Amino acid sequence: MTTMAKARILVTRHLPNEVENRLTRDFSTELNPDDRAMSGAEIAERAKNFDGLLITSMDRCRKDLIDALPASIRMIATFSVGTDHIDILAAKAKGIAVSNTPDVLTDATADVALLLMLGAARGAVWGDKMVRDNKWGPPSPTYPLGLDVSGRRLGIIGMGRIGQAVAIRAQAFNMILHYHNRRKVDAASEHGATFHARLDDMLPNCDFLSINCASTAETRDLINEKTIGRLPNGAIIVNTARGEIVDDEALISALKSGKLAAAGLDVFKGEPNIDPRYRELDNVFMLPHLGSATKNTRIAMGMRAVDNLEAFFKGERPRDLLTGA
Ligand code: 8YV
Repeated sequence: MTTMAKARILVTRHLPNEVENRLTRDFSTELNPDDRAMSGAEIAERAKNFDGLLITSMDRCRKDLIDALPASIRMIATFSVGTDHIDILAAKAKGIAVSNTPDVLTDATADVALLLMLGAARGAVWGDKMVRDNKWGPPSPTYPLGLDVSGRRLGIIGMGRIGQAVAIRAQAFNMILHYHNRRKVDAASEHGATFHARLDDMLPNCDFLSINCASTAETRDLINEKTIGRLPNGAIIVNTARGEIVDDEALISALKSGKLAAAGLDVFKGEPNIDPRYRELDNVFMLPHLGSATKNTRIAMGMRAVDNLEAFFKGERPRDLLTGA
């Protein structure tokens, strides 16, 4: 590629029109207007004529795919803040730069965490079903009842951008805040939350537990029989991070036994092929991974990914570079 030629970008999924228009204008781009999911082998095969990939969190970029990429590929920009679908070390070893899209989806995702807390605690699932199924009987002072959110204790796992945005929202509900993070954050970023260096120490203080950490080998199945067992009886867990952080067996059994009052889940192991037992539980409020799913947020994510590609192919350091080429 000469410095004058437009970089060639393979876009694996259909992105908002505004983003695709910019890609078409500034790059030599192959789009996927039908939004057809491609296998890793197909991505590697198609990548032959390209300099960069714009992928999403649905595209598994494991070592085998990265190793199979042609030498022409110099950058992978993901349309997501999460990078658990990319083997960053394999990319680094091959000299491929990787970027993500932080910041722009923080508010939208934190909003969904609160939606899950409220929906799970106040019976959004059974309440909605009651009205739809025409089972709304004579009003009673004692039935049906949910649980309070306001004034109760919330533990946040992962006090990064999204965890902090959850804390800010929870303050408006007068919640008593706790957090567990790899390290204590500065006082201004704590938003009044009490730091626990050990997750085990935080759990007994959580009427609500919000999962906002990254999915890594260390956090896989972090929420399991043992950690759930340390929560107060009747606690509520919400997850807007990744399904891999939760042991489904343990969560489902605690929801069935009443150890947990409810859960609010936006993300699942193996999504969209989730553990079917969740569908049978009316104390689980579920959404199909909607954390960043607003029109403006998805446009902003796309623009951020394109900003990163543009900087890289201009020879500048992309703002969200995760590993140098
Ligand atoms: C998805 C997400 O990327 O940013 C993340 O890490 O999980 C989401 O924003 C989104 O569903 C698009 O694939």
